Amino acid sequence: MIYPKQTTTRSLFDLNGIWDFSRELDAGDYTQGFKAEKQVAVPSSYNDLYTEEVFRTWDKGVWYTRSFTMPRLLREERIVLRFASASYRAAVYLNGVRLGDHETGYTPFEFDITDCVSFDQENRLCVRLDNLLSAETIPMGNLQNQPEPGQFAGQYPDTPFDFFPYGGIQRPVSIYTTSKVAWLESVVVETLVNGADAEVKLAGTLGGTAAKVVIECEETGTRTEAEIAGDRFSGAFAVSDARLWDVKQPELYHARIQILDASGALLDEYTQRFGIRTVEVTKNRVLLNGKPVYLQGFGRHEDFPVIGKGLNHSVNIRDHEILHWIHANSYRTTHYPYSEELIQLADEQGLLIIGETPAVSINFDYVNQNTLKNHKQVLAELIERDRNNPSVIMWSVANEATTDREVAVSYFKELSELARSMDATRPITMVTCKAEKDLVMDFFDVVSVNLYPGWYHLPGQVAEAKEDLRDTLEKMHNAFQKPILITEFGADTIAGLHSLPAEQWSEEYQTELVMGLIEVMRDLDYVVGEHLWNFADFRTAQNFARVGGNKKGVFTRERQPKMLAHFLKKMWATPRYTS
Ligand code: GCB
Repeated sequence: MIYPKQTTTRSLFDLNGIWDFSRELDAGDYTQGFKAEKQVAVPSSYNDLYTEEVFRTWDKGVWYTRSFTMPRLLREERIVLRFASASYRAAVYLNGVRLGDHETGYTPFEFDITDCVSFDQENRLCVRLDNLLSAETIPMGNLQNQPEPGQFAGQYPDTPFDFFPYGGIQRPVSIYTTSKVAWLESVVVETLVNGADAEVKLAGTLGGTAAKVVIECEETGTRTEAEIAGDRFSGAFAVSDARLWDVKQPELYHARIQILDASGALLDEYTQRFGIRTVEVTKNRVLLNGKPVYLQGFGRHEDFPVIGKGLNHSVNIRDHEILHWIHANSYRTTHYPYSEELIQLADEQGLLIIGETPAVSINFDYVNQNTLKNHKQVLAELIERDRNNPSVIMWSVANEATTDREVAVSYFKELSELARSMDATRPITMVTCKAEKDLVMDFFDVVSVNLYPGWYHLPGQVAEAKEDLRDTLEKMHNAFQKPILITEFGADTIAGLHSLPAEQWSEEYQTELVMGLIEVMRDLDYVVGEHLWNFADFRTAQNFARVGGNKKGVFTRERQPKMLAHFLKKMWATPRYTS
């Protein structure tokens, strides 16, 4: 699947805006339209739009519907309906015909609707979603409903993670067209740097019957004819004096892919953007284009008042502005793939991304074969979606699984093998909370770890927290002998709460603790980065420890700085490594 774009041969229009919405309140037929309970915005989470509690936490069936008209001038085209995501489980109906399903909430899916779309009358689109998490979904949820009661009960809604389980059509819905004769289905760009030059290889799949595929690099003017074998094509070209993509100068190239018929007529044209850069991991460094880069930044959430996890370009722009203001160079897409548009912004603005699957808090007390099957699917869908984005420098296969259990070993072996078989150009990681007791780190290039000394243990004791951090990191390094990235650390902080001497929840405490812990990290040569938890305060499930959400943000939920932000900005202005 490729990102939908209007091109010289493709039309694109979006179906975003106001749709009709209803909970599935009875066993009636909703597939051809229904009486709306509410109106709903697309893209947006539905949970925080209304004033009634029942909508906020509703995770059972909901229905979305709208109509649209197709312009007759597109009658001869192939028509595709695309959802950039829908949470969690979607079944899509067009004019009463079931088009298909998709499971997991953060990756795109599409349907060829050429045969069931009407050009003579209005089309009715109905989508059923539910957000029912279980031991088999990624992420897991509702574990207390399983035979053994889960240790995570006590949070409402019942999730084993703390961010609010938002649902709905949270990213754009669009229709695009292609020629019916032949079209580009997918493309993978791989770049190889040789000294000052680079080799660029493109390979992908075609739909229909193409006679010829031509690849033209817009920057170099190189035109290459690709080889076609069945529905696959491949081609390569060289770039001399390649301008490498990096944080300061995120140079981008464009490969125009043209699909032609036997007479040379253009059937499909699509431009794929890419960057030329290398990422490697050594004993104690992450190298970008052969030079060490220390990762300074955050774990984050797609989360904002009212819209929940809905795509909002203004919030995306603001977030990247703040990241640049504070001199962050990177973030992890905790705990799921973020919108395609945000990753594209990172490509353009030179931010380094660790792309994470939605596998947060996998608990091996409950895992079964379907959990693994779904986990593999989300990992593959993430890699497929973001592999051409140069900003993505690493894949994170999961966050905080119970990886101190023997059963985790074969599970993560399979996942790491899948990631490596799909993409040999990026390092892979897994984020542990089991410190030196983790059993799966052999499969990964970078050891990522979440540690909360001074918060969940040793509360209020900064000096002891620093010693504890040093001790844990030394043990981990002895055990794994790999570079360590601290992917989470921090303290909940109420903006405006002050305390001298510092104590928990105050701005002083967050500043003292975080700056103290960073001092320890920077004293250890094998630590390759510091990602604070969290970029901004965010909404959580209800739980006595969360006062109006998780308050570990360095910025408030409205994206205003807490005191710590100013200290980080000063420190991050000078990179840890000079070479
Ligand atoms: C973690 C999780 C993150 C939580 C955080 C916290 O370890 O990875 O999702 O929000 O702790 O604040 O408890």
